[in-house]
Amino acid sequence: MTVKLTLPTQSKMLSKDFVYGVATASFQIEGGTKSRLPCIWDTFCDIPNKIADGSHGEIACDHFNLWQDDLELIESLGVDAYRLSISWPRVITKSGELNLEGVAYYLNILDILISKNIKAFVTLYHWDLPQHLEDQGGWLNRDTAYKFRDYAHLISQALGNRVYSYATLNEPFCSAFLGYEVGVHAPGIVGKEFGKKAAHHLLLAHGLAMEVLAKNSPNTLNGIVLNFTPCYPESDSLIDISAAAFADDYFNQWYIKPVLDGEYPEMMSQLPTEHHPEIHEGDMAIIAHPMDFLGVNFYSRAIYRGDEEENFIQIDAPEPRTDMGWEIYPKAFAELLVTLNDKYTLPPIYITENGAAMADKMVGGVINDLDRVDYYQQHLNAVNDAVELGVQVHGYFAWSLMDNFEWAEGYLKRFGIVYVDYDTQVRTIKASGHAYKALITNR
Ligand code: IFM
Repeated sequence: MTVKLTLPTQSKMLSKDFVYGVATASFQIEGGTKSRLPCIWDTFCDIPNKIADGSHGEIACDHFNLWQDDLELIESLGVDAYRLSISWPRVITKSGELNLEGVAYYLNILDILISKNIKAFVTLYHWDLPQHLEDQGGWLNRDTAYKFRDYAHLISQALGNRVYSYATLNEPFCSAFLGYEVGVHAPGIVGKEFGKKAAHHLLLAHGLAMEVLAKNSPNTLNGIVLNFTPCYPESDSLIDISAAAFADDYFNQWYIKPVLDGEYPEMMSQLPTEHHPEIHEGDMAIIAHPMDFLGVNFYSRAIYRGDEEENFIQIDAPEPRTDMGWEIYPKAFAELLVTLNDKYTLPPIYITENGAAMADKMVGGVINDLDRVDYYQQHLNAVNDAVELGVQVHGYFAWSLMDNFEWAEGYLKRFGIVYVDYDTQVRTIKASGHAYKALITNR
């Protein structure tokens, strides 16, 4: 176990140009739900048994009120950048105009970030779809992609030159698969026939927004944030190897291949036609709009076994595991980055999320989360290995700035490098936060 975070003295990741940041998302931290339109997560939280602790996002970290203190906290960590997301239902009215009060909230945040010399990495969609759009079919309705384009147009005009980077979507896999195929995330729709249709509309929304951003905001770094869970076979048997390859296409390549190569993986031909997306002429070219960066989120890997009936079966994650039950396997991070670099012509990469939920305990006012420090150390080393092998990584964001609403897990899982006492809203920097700060400020 380490208490410090270190990198080899010659590491490119110690250059001042390498961007270090912390990341959050609107629904997970803001609260302030009465000051915006309802979103699909408000509705989902109201359904019994959907959220492990029965909680909701009404207060969350109360960042809606405490944002000034939180920006000071971010500054105190010495980071170069802050990745935040805009709540679509806070800034756009039902009739599709800007909600100026909602916009002012973000303008204030962005202005203060500029005054503190902290780069704003803004994500336009981190899962909080306005409920009234879900009522029209949500991401199963092609029209939602055009609604997203209109939102991207209005908000990028309103935020002007305060932003350093725009990501259109965060992890469309989660929105599509978890939200519209297995239903463990909002809006909770279940059916194998829905996942890829929702995914296509999300990717179309991304492409349409990229066109808008290229016009409205040509000087920001515009791109998308994708999550990757690399797929490994349980054994060297052919059946396990092809199961892992199928899962990789299903969960990972399905999202990166269209945005970079303008096509879905070959594996689509193995899916029943009723599971296929509805692709209109010209869609793939829109989706493959050139990007200034690709955001990569990494937490863990998954191991698969072949099966005659199912295409693949995911086996239980071996130890060591985080509090989410996710295997700690940093080697997969380096291998992922190197493989993506071999397979695609990548734009510059930013690691837009990496981190771990751990069972933190506050003892005597201190959170000595050495397990999380160790996780960060191993994963920073993995990124460094990939950089040494030629992958162009330009930045790294810890997920997350502070403990927050962890979706279906509610407040039970803590990902922060800052501890949040949800009764008092007091924030306490954990050992991992201090170690991260020291790494950044000692460069
Ligand atoms: O908390 C989430 C985040 O919203 C998206 N990426 C994964 C994180 C941990 O589950």
